[in-house]
Amino acid sequence: MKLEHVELRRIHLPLVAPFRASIGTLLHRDVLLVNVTLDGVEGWGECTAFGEPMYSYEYSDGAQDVIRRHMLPLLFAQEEVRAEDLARILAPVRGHPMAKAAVEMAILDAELRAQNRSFGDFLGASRAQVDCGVSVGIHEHVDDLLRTVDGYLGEGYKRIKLKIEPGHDIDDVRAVREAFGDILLQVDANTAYTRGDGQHLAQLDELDLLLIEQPLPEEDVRGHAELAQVVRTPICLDESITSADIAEDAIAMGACSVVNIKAGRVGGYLEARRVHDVCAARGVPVWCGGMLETGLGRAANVALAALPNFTLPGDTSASGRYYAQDIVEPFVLAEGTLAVPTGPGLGVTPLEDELERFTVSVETCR
Ligand code: NPG
Repeated sequence: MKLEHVELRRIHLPLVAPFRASIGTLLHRDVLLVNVTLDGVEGWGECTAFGEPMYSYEYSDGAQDVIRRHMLPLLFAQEEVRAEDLARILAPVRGHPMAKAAVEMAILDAELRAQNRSFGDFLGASRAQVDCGVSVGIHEHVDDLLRTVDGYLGEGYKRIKLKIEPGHDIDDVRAVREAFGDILLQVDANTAYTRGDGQHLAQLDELDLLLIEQPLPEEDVRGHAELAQVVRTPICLDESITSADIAEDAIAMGACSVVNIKAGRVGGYLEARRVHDVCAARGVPVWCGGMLETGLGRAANVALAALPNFTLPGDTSASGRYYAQDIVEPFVLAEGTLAVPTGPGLGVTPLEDELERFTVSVETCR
């Protein structure tokens, strides 16, 4: 298909409540959306970078700039653009996986709409709905944390993930375990600890957690392998896993026994599927991470989370977990699950009025 037109749109979505992690507190989402037209068919992509480079080096302004100035000229120069060729076409642009993933998602959406094929069918979904977990931010007071967790359990979430950091870890997690019994429970440190924290983190072992996510800095794969010798709770990697090859190496080094897959972090949904396959071949379960996506990215994530080796509930929560109003028909939890969209492409399209309401800028690139 020939790339005819691209629109880079920035939207500002307030969060229903502040979301605190070890790397900072989010009050809103500043999202870059990529809208493409190929052979007259539209496609939508969402860049998972935040407005600030707090999770990774990528951020919305930077992603918009690198797409406009360095990726689009390469794509407009092509007679035919197919999602499967993007890694090759965009190879001259080093890095910027979230920006690349947004472009790939938009082109894949248009391709699949033209083929009347859903994301789930294309990716290899084996389920019609996915079990949903929810991510719970750090709370200053344990009573507030317990109230928040109680609310999510009441909504039907099948797994609770608690953000932790030094000073808000062992006691907070123990309080949740003691208050709610044998719920599925895991923690996410977002790189907040060091190699010397093994004994400290090993205190979590008695709390029967599913996993400890990314305790150490993303580049410290060896440190995670050493930690796995000290801590009995399974180590899950997120920020460290930036490709299928790195997933293979991290598993071989004993650095992780579970992997959080985020398409944006690995450069797109095609690479995300390769990470899934590498982990499946090694008996390593995966789950779908989240970056507070709008319903566009959420639709793609729910389709991805329906692949066979996604055996743990992901951070694929309902739209209402973060937003009072989504920019597509909201995803609503049904007995702790979300239905995999079955329409062509993403299976969802932006609601015009809501999209305009939250739009901050629109840039047209031919
Ligand atoms: O439910 O979409 C969601 C968010 C899940 O906790 C979540 N994302 O590290 O995975 C993460 C994390 C995050 C949150 C990262 C806030 C950065 C800031």
